[in-house]
Amino acid sequence: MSNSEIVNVVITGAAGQIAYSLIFNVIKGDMFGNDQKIKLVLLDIPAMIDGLRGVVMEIEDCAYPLVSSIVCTTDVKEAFTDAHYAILVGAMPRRDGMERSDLLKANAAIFKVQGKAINDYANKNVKVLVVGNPANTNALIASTCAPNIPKENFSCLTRLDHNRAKAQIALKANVNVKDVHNVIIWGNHSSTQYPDSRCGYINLPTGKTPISNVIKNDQWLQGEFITTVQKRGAAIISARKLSSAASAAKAITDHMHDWVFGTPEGEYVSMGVPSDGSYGIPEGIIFSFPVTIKNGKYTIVQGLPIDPFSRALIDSTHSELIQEKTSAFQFIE
Ligand code: NAX
Repeated sequence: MSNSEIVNVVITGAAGQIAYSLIFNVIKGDMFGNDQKIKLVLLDIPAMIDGLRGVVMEIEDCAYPLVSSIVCTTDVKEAFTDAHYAILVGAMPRRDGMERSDLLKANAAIFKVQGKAINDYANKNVKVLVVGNPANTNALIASTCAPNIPKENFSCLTRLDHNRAKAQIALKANVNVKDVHNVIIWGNHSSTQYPDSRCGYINLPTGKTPISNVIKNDQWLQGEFITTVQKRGAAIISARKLSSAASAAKAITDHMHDWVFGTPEGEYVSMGVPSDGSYGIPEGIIFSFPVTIKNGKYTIVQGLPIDPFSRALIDSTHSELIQEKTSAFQFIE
């Protein structure tokens, strides 16, 4: 990416609540840097177009210099043409009384259309991040419908879960969150995900110390820590009567920033990426793994120890993803 060139950034679900934080992170420079000019392309459904126009007025009123132009559209072809980055936030929410299969069906239809449009119109090096739930399976559908775009260019968001895990460890250990490193989210962005602290460490004044040696409470690390992170989204809905928005936008910003600029030496982040057989997860699903990133390419961290406790949790979230895939793919054939 050259900073002298404008990058085309598509955000779907642009009239929604995550986008209302995300757009402003992007145009401030938090995602692509303080000297990267951006063409912002905002996609939503026709019923939301008036709301979207209001968002555009606010973007203009921020007077941020990085915005070179703004396109506001309901047309996927217009949206994805020449896209360098596509952040797919918009999805069909689960309504009262809706069966899970109905939700999968509605989202399969959305991500099939968007995947196909990315395939046909986007820049061939486009980087795609799927946020809309079920994020892993939606990303798989979009990628499957975009055979001309490399599979590794499709990812889904588990960075929010990763950030939540870091924050819980920092609170428990009474350290600053910046000193917590290498927690991992394995699997699905759902309540079966496995937040894993075993390989993580905390920077103490005395040096790098394994998380378990600082917290000294394995029962908490294998119990309440995991369930708190798994259920954090539901806890926020229960408290706020709305789902996570600012924290989701921050996590999206972190995910894309690191994908573009790389991770610091030795640092892992969690990303939902196509499985490649690592850790016994066969190809064919999008699974959250620990990754490092260099020159715009991520690498799944290899060789981490998997004990029986972790194996069981990784296998369980893997099974859920296989089931989701089986249910959703009957709607895209
Ligand atoms: P909102 O309901 O506030 O906004 C969603 C927006 O998407 C709406 O404006 C809607 O009109 C639009 N939309 C629906 N179908 C569309 C389509 N076909 N094309 C373009 N736009 C479309 O939801 P919000 O709180 O912003 O959440 C968005 C999605 O993120 C949801 O699916 C949510 O479950 C998911 N999340 C995923 C997270 C993750 O870590 N992967 C965390 C946060 C969030 O819960």
